[in-house]
Amino acid sequence: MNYRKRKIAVLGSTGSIGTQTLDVISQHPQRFEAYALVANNQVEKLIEQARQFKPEIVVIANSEKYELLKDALSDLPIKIYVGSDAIEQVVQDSEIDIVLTAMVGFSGLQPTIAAINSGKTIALANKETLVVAGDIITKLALENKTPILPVDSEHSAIFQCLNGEGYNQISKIFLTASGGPFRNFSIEQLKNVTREQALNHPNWDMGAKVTIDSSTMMNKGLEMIEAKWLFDVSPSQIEVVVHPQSIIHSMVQFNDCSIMAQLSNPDMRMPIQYALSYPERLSLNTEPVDFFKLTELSFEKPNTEIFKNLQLCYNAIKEGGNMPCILNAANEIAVELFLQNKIGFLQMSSIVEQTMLKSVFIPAPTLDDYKQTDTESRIIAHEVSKSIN
Ligand code: MN3
Repeated sequence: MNYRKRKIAVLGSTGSIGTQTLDVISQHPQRFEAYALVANNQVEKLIEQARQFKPEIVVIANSEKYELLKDALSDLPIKIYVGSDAIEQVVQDSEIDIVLTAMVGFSGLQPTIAAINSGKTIALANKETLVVAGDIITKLALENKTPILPVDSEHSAIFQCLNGEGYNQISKIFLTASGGPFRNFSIEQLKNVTREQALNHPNWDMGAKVTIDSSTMMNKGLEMIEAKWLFDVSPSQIEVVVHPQSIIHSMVQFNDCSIMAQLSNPDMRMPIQYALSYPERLSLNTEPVDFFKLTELSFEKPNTEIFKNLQLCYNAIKEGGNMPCILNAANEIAVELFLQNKIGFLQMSSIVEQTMLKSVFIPAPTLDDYKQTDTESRIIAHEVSKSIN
């Protein structure tokens, strides 16, 4: 059969999701083409990727790296751009079919909006986009008839469980969580957790931000908010289940109490590839589940007294408005400070909690309100961090 190649813009191509996306693309060169590569800062890696994949367009967000990039690729017919405005321009290129958004944090919002407005299919790896402005994004996607395909493994699992279900009502989503490296830690033990310990995730190999978020369970909280927007469910319909083996990636229960689950060994390339090839499934060189080698599949209730972030996220979606945006901004600062060894592990959720109390609540924010909230909450989070213990 002859297929038209899907042309893909990879936003955040040098990060963990970005490099795995390029791996998927390289496995199926007759199906996918890396049309545009966008990176924030890692210019050496971007140069290497550009030489290997020969995209039409390469963008670097950091202007200080532009000259280096331009010189290094001067022998190739690649268009090279710089800055965040360029990213917004590039995603609108009429040749692009799919925009894979794997930038970190709030920075993913604006390019995602530009891509939706120009009718691109979104392969969404940047969960913060929906956390911050889920109402605006889902409305825009509906107006532009743009599909948002989840790349997050849990949401991809839910999406796969919903295949063929049409208008059947979801009664519940079981969002599985590995529980991270500190699942059985006490508050006392968590106090002394170091940056290095937190960066060492037992099952998944991911970027620094999401790995820290996993260790604090903030990642699962953000995923609850992401699930609410992607699947139009209320917070009370989402149950977080700790499943340390990371084999079941999430489950959906219907009104007859039948439950669908998606299982596989943890490999991010699977949800990435499914988003790129949807609705088709392509072969993937990954290790299949061997049930006879699994010692057990176990399930636990998360401890929200120790991992306060889950409760904070739940509160944020229930309050709505700009509260999830406040939470996200405070968390981005908290993770940054923790990675710089400036605060302890438990102080991360304290910063988020305090910032949520001190920021101005807006019940029905506009896009500009969200941008302002993001800026102000970051300032408040920094202030809070100085007095917190
Ligand atoms: Mn996930």
